Amino acid sequence: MVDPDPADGGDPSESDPVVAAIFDAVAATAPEIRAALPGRRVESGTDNPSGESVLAGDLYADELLADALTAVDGVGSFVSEERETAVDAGGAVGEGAYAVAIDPLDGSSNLRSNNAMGTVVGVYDAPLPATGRDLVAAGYVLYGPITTMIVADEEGVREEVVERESNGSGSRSVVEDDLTLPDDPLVYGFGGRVPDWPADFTAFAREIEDELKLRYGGAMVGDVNQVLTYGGLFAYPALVDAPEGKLRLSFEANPIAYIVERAGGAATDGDTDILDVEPEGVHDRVPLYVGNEGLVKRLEDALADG
Ligand code: AFP
Repeated sequence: MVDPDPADGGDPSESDPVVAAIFDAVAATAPEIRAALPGRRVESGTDNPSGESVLAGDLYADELLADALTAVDGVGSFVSEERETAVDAGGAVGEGAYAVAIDPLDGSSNLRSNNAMGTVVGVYDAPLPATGRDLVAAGYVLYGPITTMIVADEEGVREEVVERESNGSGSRSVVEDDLTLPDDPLVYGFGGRVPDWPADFTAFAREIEDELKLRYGGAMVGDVNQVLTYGGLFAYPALVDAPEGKLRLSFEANPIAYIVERAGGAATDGDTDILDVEPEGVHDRVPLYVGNEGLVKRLEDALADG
């Protein structure tokens, strides 16, 4: 991945005009979401369908993205980590219209500590709950020192810089048009508390700690972006008291697995490719191990040998 230089940015290149319109809409909202964050670091007093407390920033991002995405021709429904049910946008999903699944503000607990966070996007050609094989595109916005967006589709994976226009809307330009995982892994980031890791994962983690550099920031989008940039492995593992882990399949694991696999990597729930995991519900959780193929294979062998 070359250093992003907006001055050399190129035009977005999705061949599917609806996918292009979806990521145009996501980029358009990014500056307004980013500008709203300083004033929305407080608890909203509500919980999401996963039972997690919701910050005002989560709700604001969810509302903006719902308005922007349900207005896109070709979007049939808007499904959010923050909502129990889908928002009907008109159009038959899977019969010419897409379902857009959103984690509006992934890593929102980083808002108080002013660390990276972002928005995760999955574009499904089937009503949810669906498997990752029904994804036609996926991406994420990363609110870091600069605002970037990763977009993956059948053409591959691109990194874009999102810039604020004079009218307040966001525009996107490609700064890396063929993003692939580096061959030699450099970093790792494993979530959850070490005492809650099962013994087989703990033993695997000890091996990796001797080989790679720790990069864990508490927001999946930021930690996965480290892996996409430098090569390595991100995991939010199965835990002793939470064998399904923490991350949601529809809104987090599937889109990230789609992106990383298109970039030449792999993603598993411990023994099955994430994209093949059959969900029962839209808010199902799943363990996620994602990154360089060789590391993912080593992880699966370590858990199989348990
Ligand atoms: P929040 O959105 O509540 O901050 O959770 C972020 C997240 O879902 C994911 O982005 C991180 O990888 C993971 O949770 C971090 O979880 P821990 O706080 O348990 O490390």
